Amino acid sequence: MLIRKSPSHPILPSEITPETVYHGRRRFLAQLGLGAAGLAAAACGRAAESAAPSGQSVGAGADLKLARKTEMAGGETPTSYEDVTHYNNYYEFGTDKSEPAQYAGTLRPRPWTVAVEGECEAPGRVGIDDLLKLFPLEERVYRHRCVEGWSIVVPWDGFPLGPFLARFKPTSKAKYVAFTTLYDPKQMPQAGGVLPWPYREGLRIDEAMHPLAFLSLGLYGKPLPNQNGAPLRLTLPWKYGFKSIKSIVRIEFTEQAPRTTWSVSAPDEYGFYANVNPKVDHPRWSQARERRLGELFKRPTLMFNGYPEVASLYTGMDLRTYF
Ligand SMILES: Nc1nc2c(c(=O)[nH]1)N[C@H]1C(S)=C(S)[C@@H](COP(=O)(O)O)O[C@H]1N2
Ligand SMILES: [Mo]
Repeated sequence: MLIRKSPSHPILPSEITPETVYHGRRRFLAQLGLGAAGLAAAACGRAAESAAPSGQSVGAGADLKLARKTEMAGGETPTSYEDVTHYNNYYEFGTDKSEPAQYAGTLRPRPWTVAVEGECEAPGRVGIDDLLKLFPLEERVYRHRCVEGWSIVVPWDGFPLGPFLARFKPTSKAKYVAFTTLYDPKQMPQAGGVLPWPYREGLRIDEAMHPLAFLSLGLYGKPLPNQNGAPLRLTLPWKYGFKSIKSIVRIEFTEQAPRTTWSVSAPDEYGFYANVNPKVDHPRWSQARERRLGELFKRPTLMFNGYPEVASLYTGMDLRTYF
């Protein structure tokens, strides 16, 4: 039986503290090594402009202003907003697909700060509202394939991960990048003991710098709903979904490969690389085909989820060993 543990508490606008007030504009600019000119060039307002296809009902919240839209799902139809936001994996809010939408209302995505540290010359902390203005916001329509055998197509809003990481000047020792999700049992009362918290993920630095690696701040032209990883998450379309870590609070450049939640919890089932590969089956299920939400019949799964441009990252690696 499912016991409803706590009601959800939507954030009131009065509780939102602007990050600039919180941390000080000057200090923020200094930490990023940014002058006023750099900021002006990267400026991006938040005036109203809907990115949702007409007739599509999209949740509340101010629209994001998108500078450009990039179709990277071969023209495939985006999955409905309803499915993208009500069929989720976010184990901190329960393991059933319907639970994150039900319970993630307790997550407070503002104020929010991301710490970037480790092997870099310019470590720093960035508030979410400043992050939203760092680069022009781009919409990327990407396929997303979960290791469980379902998939969706999502119009994500954000910017490429590489240029963001480069601002912190990683040193030559930065061979990997580690990412950590918030863990606050008060905001995540459903988390329980199913996984060791906080949720952690990692990438090799060249994977993180690949132009497809994306930092998402919204979807369907709106700020990310809590259940999709508000206020910021990774989107790595050529990898199984568990690599796309949600609600990031910390990014660390490391010399050694970071320990990641799923590869540590079940190393025979989930590898560090987790590249979508129809030829390498999971011990409990085939990866040859997938169910696209909203479709009746299964479709074949594509190598690297249909993003062959990442193949050169793995030249010379046996993808059965490095799964
Ligand atoms: N912190 C955190 N991030 C996470 C997860 C999670 O449980 N916790 N689940 C992952 C998995 S398995 C998938 S498939 C995607 C799901 O993203 P979506 O709910 O936005 O579709 O988030 C990934 N990121
Ligand atoms: Mo997943």
